[in-house]
Amino acid sequence: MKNFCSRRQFLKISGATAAGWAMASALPPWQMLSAAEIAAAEGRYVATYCEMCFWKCGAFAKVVADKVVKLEGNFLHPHSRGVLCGRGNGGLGLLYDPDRLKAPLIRTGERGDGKYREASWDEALSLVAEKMGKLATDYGPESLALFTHGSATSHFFPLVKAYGSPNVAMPSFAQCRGPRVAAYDITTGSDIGSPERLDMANSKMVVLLGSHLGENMHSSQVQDFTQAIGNRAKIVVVDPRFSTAAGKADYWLPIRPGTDMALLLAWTHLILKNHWYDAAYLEAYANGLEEMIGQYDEYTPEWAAKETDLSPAVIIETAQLMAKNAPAVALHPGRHVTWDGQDVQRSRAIIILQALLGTWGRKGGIYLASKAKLPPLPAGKAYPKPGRPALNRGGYPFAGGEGVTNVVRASTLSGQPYPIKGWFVSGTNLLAALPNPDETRAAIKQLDFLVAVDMMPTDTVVHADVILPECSYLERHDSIAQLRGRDLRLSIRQPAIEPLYNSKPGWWIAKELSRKLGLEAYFPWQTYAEKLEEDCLAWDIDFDELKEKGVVLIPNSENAYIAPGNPPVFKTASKKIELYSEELELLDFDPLPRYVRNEQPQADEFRLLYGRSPVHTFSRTVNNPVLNELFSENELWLNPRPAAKLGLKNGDYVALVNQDHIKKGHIRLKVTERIREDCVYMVHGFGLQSERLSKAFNRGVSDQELISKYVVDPIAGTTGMRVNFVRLQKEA
Ligand SMILES: Nc1nc2c(c(=O)[nH]1)N[C@H]1C(S)=C(S)[C@@H](COP(=O)(O)OP(=O)(O)OC[C@H]3O[C@@H](n4cnc5c(=O)[nH]c(N)nc54)[C@H](O)[C@@H]3O)O[C@H]1N2
Ligand SMILES: Nc1nc2c(c(=O)[nH]1)N[C@H]1C(S)=C(S)[C@@H](COP(=O)(O)OP(=O)(O)OC[C@H]3O[C@@H](n4cnc5c(=O)[nH]c(N)nc54)[C@H](O)[C@@H]3O)O[C@H]1N2
Ligand code: SF4
Ligand SMILES: [Mo]
Repeated sequence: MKNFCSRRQFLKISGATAAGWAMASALPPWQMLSAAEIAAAEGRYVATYCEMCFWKCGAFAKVVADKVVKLEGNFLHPHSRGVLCGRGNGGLGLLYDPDRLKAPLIRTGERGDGKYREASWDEALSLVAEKMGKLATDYGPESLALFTHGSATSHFFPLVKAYGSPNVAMPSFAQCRGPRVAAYDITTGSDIGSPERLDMANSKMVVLLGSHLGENMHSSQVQDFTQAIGNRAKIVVVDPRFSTAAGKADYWLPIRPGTDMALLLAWTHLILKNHWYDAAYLEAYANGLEEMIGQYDEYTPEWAAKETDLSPAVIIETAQLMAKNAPAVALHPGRHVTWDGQDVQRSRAIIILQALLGTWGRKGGIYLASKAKLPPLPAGKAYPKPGRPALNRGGYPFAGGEGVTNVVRASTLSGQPYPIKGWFVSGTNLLAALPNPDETRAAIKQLDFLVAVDMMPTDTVVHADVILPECSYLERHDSIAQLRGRDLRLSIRQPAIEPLYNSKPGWWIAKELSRKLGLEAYFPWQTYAEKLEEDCLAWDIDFDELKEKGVVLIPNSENAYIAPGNPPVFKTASKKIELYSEELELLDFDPLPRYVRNEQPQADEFRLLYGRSPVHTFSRTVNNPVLNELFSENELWLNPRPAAKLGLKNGDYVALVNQDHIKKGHIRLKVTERIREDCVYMVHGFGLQSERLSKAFNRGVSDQELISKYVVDPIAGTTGMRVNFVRLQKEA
């Protein structure tokens, strides 16, 4: 129990936070230096890329006497362009968080009761290997599932594949981008990527449906959006809440939540009816315009106005504006698009509009991905063929290779089609990422074995049988990030300092485990630096240049826009954009998006909405001493009229009771005109229940716990989560 603080210590620390995190956590004195002193100090700079979210901004760590004193954006890196967001700057808080996992731990009590003893790496890894061996014998290696997100994936995915399991689950697919990936795949044959290839900096018009840029803080994307605002591009923001982006918009469309499809179909109706589409573009690059004619007649602005609670005039005006500014219209596809289980079709409705306006491959619309290619890396040892097929697709035809976390969870619970008995979890906090945490907890109970590789004692981690402490991204090598935008970007991550405490890099953990499992042939290098150097050699990249500059750009020989000799490439069956999808039709899905009404709240209910704070990433930064000081507790946004009706005022604390009678409290009210009357809103990631997180424990309320209901998208198997309703109860 050494490295977990006791309840009493915890209270002491949390009581002391007001006095400043540096004091409370007894941080090294250099943390007390002023900004001027840090700037003046002689130090060395180590190039890396950020892992505070997944935008992978290039950064430099300034190191003075073995302490990282500052993080700076890398000006050469297209994702940061020299600017790290608040969370990126807050990376130091993660590195020096006193609550970090400091040594391998082995569970001594019941699963979930938080009793652990410290162990050596050798003992902990031997135990993991033994348990993995037993799982393979008892149920077959496919009974182990990997749950992962971020750079941990590149180490543990190979390990689990070598071991013989095809089951890899990523909440960043099934609870995030999955529907969009599927929709682009079906419609254009390729994804819009990360970074999304929106040419906002050159757009004459930007349309955001829910994408709350400015709170959603991907550095270069927000910079592009800012440039669009500076260029006086017309900005349309569709959001039930007056978001930061809405504050910059020409049009704020406070839509009734869950009705965006009606708006999209009405816009499509208007564009078709008035022949505002780009006929020559469609002739050259799209299939299915004829099939669309007549299918949208019913979706008039007057009809949509009733569904969306917007005025017909504003629907018409914004459609006209799109037509006028096309093709320089950046109609954002959204990123976190798991809303209501009709998400692939809503994403398709957006892509169809992008196509009608001729934006794909055009300046100010969607630029083309770089066609730059790297020579292939030498083939490693072939992975064994799993004895049983992956669960992941689970009957959802476009589930993506590694996606359906809920299918893996369901199989853990039901044992069908075969039992999942072991979870290997790294870089994801399942209890804060998957809907219906009760189901997740029940699944965890069924497990023979749970191992977690993490940096922090999160709600999920404290259920593990063995906890393996990974060092932070500032203390390790990771794989070279390959990012495709206008050019191909290769970024390196290298340790600024040695791992603190008894933590280890993910690559080391995977390699050591492979040794114990007799799978070391899959990790044929001694150190990761050696592997990176070999990769660069194969790619003909100057490793020293990469180490020094942090990023090497492989320019796009072709243009980013459609031009003679530079046509767009659509990897669909017809080699065109498939407005009308025969592929979906063959599978008995609607070949064109159509309207299916979502359930709406009862008179005394509110739809539960959630989103981002600019200074936090999901649940993972809530305990970060630097970022927690900026934003320590989420609030519940509520419109003044329902507030008055309920006798509630700004600053009151309330409990929330959802449609399944799950009650969670307290959360402080923010009574504001900036939200519609039929919904409430909170920042995701709060209300954490691990007592080991001294700053995050029980602060605010967890949206997750109130998301007991979800709707699975039948096409992608992803989980729509904005289908929960809450009632408010005043708390003392
Ligand atoms: N209710 C609700 N649910 C959501 C969302 C929402 O808005 N509301 N958002 C959804 C979206 S968009 C996504 S992408 C997913 C994301 O969900 P997750 O993938 O679970 O979230 P992350 O914050 O990426 O992962 C957090 C875990 O990574 C650990 N970690 C941080 N750094 C490291 C490291 O260097 N190494 C290792 N090994 N671990 C590390 C953290 O301590 C934490 O345990 O959640 C989805 N779920
Ligand atoms: N600071 C920060 N930035 C991040 C992240 C982070 O954790 N922190 N995570 C990153 C990741 S992985 C992702 S996927 C993205 C997610 O970021 P986005 O894709 O931008 O956001 P969402 O979480 O989908 O949506 C939140 C917004 O949708 C609005 N909304 C709710 N219901 C509806 C509706 O029915 N219709 C419409 N039109 N709007 C609605 C909410 O009011 C809120 O403004 O953010 C990325 N950027
Ligand atoms: S957007 Fe912010 S948190 Fe994400 S990688 Fe860039 S600096 Fe880091
Ligand atoms: Mo996401």
